[in-house]
Amino acid sequence: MQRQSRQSAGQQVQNFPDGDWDRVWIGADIATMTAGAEPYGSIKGAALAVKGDRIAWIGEAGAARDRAAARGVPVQEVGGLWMTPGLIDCHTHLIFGGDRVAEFEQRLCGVSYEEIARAGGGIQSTVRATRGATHESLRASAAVRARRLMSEGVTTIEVKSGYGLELATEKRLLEVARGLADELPVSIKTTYLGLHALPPEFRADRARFVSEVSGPWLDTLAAAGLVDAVDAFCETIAFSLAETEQFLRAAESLGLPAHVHAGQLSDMGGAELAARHGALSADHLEYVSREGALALAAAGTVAVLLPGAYYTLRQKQPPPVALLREAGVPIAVATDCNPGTSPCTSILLALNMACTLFGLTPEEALSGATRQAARALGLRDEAGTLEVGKRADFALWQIERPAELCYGLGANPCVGVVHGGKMRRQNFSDAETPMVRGVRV
Ligand code: DI6
Ligand code: FE
Repeated sequence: MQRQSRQSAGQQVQNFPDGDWDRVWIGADIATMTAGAEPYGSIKGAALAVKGDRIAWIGEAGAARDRAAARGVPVQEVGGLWMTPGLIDCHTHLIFGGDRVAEFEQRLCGVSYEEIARAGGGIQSTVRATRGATHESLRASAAVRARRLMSEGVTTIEVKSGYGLELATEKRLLEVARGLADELPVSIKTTYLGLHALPPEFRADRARFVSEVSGPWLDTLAAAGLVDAVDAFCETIAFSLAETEQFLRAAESLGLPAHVHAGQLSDMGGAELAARHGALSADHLEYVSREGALALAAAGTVAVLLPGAYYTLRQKQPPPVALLREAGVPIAVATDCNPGTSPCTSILLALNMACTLFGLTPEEALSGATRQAARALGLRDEAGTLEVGKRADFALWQIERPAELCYGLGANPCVGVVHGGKMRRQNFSDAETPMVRGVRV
């Protein structure tokens, strides 16, 4: 039973000599989220020490207190709280101009997402608004969304471009994304979503658009250091398997990893394609075959489930979670924050929906926004679990047990966040609301 705790407690690497810590947090119940025998990789009443931006030590509260006293290390008492890894939102379209409130109203009158898209609305309407927006307005609105995510313990956000669909605007989006990491205490991973929709100026020449995206545009953006990964919307209303493959090949030749929007509205074999190219993730997957699931498992490609989009589009067929589980596909959960299909800036709501709508267990859902989300971003060795040597990204919660993070609808029990070893101010949480422990509404 204690296997995991012992391993964590014993973790000590040469780089972090005993007691050479900048600060130690003592007394929390720690959900390390390492995959082990203990649910949530839990260690009760434990301590975690930080050196620089790294986790230097995890172990017993008593031992930590002695060492801190001997070395004069500042102590943060956090008894009664739970600590988890900083949450990771591994799929967002965070940066865009305008809004799509009118489409929300249209859909409620019975017009479908596909009908709106085919009539030039949908993604295209956000592309028009985004092209017309200034860098400053894009930055300001994205920062608001990022802060909302961060208030719920998020320390890493993946941000896709894809609402420019022309080189200059795609570049602006990726620059805004990079800028967020300078402005806010959060880590950002950028994704060039080159194939999101066909822009009107290329309507007569799809092939040329795909070639531009896969050739000079990708080259330019990658050379500017703006691209951590690429992505394509592989779907009947978007891009074909062959078009997606052309883009993935180009990315491969530059050594860039890929995500693929696959199986959101239909099964075109996008999961198999993602697996064949060793993609980091295949995202959505409401429609995926057994072969697709097996291919993902064999490739180690993460299935990123996006219940916010499923909910917003009022879809009827959830992703085949039992099949994904049985095949051994790693499952992550994200917000898909975007103006059209998932205007969601709450990772905790996404976790709740992953449980209630898709049938994930709370432990699977929380792993999906920590360990598995890190894997979906190629950050397996850096983030997603609380282990010595990893980045000191963690959140403190006023909860009785970890499943509570998936249980609430609209509650935010986050009372503290540390990013890269530095404490972040939390302005918008239950921390300011005196509450009776054990009583939560
Ligand atoms: N799938 C989605 O759910 C978003 N993009 C994508 O490829 C939707 C984007 C939008 O409707 O604006
Ligand atoms: Fe998406």
